Amino acid sequence: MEKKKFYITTPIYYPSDKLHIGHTYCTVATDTLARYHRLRGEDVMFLTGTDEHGQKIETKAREAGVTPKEFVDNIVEGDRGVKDLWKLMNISNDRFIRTTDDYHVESVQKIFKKMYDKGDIYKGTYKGKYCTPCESFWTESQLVDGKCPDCGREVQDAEEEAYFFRLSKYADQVRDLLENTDFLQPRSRVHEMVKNFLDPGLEDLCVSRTSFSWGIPVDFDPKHVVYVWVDALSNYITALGYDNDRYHDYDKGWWPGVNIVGKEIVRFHSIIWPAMLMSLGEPVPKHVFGHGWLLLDGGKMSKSKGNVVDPYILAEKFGVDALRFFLMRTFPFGSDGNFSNELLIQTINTDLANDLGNLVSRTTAMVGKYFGGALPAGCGATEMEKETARSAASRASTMCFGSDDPNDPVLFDLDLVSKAAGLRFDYEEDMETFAPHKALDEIFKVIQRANKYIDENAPWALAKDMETNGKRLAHVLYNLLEATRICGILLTPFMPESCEKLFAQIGAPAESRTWDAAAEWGALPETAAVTKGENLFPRLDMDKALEE
Ligand code: ME8
Repeated sequence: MEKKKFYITTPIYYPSDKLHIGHTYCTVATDTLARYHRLRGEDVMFLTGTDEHGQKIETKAREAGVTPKEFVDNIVEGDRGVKDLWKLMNISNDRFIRTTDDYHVESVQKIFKKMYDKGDIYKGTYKGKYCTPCESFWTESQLVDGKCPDCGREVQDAEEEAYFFRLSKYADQVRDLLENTDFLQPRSRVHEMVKNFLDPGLEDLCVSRTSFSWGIPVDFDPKHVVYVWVDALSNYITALGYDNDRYHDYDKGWWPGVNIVGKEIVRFHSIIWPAMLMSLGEPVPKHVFGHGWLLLDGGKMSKSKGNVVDPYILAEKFGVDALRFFLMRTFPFGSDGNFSNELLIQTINTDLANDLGNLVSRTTAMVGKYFGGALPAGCGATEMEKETARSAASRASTMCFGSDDPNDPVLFDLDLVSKAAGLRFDYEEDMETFAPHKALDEIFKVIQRANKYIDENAPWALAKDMETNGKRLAHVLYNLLEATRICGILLTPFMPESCEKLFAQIGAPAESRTWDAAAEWGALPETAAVTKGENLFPRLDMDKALEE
């Protein structure tokens, strides 16, 4: 059977400066979702890239005394540049698009021409404000106190010939898409788009410029360059091969895909982008998801403000997986959240060192101490546990085990089994609805349940009389390994490298790490070789970690 195809993208970032933790947040979230879909056995295409044209980059390059292409090459390909950052963060993108790539340029020219030939792009006059020293055109709303936002000097009224896109023509279709489908996520963003942009009426959009040259020339009128957003938005289809020969995947079931973006560019993605696709006669994205901002001291981190947090420094100091985990665990994906080092350290200590780290190290240490690193045959899942797992995994019905004794150890076992085997059910719903933070919450409830199971069963007490309790002790430890294995599978999209190490420590073979195996109890071989390896997440000393 052909695998289901899943296409997911990040925004293409401006290489006007080094990227910061906000960009890293979005890319890690998209990577986590891509890895989740791969875990499901889907055929995944994950795209990220850079948006390299426009006046801002042209100006920055001039200031740096290099050509625009040299400028962006350095930020994208250079030491500690964009590509290096994604490598460091273990980002599993299948493609990386640069809008200066030849095939993209060629596609954008064809896209522009198609819309022109259809009558959706026409020539008109763009009225705006002009800053002569900066040679820049501005709209009224871009001005700061009525002056040029770049240099603060006076601006003059000016006009230039420009091409316009008939955005107004698509207003009703876009409204219908927003209001009557699940296209835009989270749904809370729909009202804002409708109230702020559709209700006042959509105006046609100026889609070419003549006041600067760093862009894609309109091929049938080359003194114009294509508006940077038309250039940039097209990347999601040009990277699949739309109207170019570099790739041949556009018609192969990848499109429509899912576009993950920050909330400030939802407008471009939920109004202009679908209207462009409607004009081209192509399907609109399955979903656009607008995530929230990471704030620093209550304000948005931004390259232009300079109040940014360097992901290189954090990853090197705290570890890539700890950083990935923190970003996904702490900030509900659709909302804003305040970034702080204290919060990062606290999350590492509470969730990773205490809860997860302790579960793994205590369990593996006890298998070593009491059984020399491998449990005896026969210690594995009972029929009743397997049955409990099956019903928990499908939520078909709740198994009921009658016992008069609330301390009956079988009750502890079955509670752990049903929570661990039932975890995948909630996790799936959370990941499918773009709520990775909720998925992590569910996983950590099971990790906490497993730690409590250690206390309920007091293995150290059982170990005092191995002849009487050895069998029970082995079963308790097997159950802990199983709960750890299931959590490990579902944590893999978040922390791929650490989960590899976790699987190696509990001796889980490849076939016990799959999506199917996450809903099974008893998938780990009873006599798996267990090793207490390095501490996966050492505890940090808050004061010391903040000082360094
Ligand atoms: O807008 N918190 O590029 P960009 C969370 N080139 N996410 C943040 C963030 C923060 N403080 N700061 C940035 C552009 N981001 C265009 C996109 S797409 C066709 C063109 C993330 O470099 C967030 O995802 O300004 C945001 O939308 C994106 O970076 C903007 O990056």
